[in-house]
Amino acid sequence: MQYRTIDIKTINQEGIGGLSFFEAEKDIPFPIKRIYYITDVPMGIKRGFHAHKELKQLLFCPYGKICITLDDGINREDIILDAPSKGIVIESPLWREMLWLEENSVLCVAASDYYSEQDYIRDYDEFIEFQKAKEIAQ
Ligand code: T46
Repeated sequence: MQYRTIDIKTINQEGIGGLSFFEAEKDIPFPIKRIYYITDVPMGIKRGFHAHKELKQLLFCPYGKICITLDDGINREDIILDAPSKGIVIESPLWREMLWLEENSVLCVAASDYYSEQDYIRDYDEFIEFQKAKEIAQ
């Protein structure tokens, strides 16, 4: 599966909380053009149901607990984001679904490019065809 989990550097200071940080092209392997975050999602709700053709992303959850399901068309894996120090780097097309496991959990994304709806594949069968075509071309 074409993703990797990373430890986001985190400094925990006794009694005054934690501070996490990452730097583009140092801690994550691409320049960042956009940051977005998803809030106020009720527990039990699933979002996503799409893949990106080109976009590279770092996903992280600074507060709460979210299950990220990644699917490359053959295998499916669940990754739990439940600490500010956990991140997932995605650099190739993967179908994703995100399940909110705790109320008020926040999902943040640092992305390699500006928003473009053309970069989304929002139909699973289309994603499978896209993956097959990619394999043939390689
Ligand atoms: C992703 C997962 C983890 C914009 O207009 N600009 C933006 O930068 C983004 C990210 C979204 N939008 C619009 C597109 C839709 O009309 O916001 C609406 C909701 O987006 P979507 O249904 O794609 O949201 P999610 O939670 O399913 O997916 C989002 C990101 O879109 C996606 O890149 O990887 O979070």
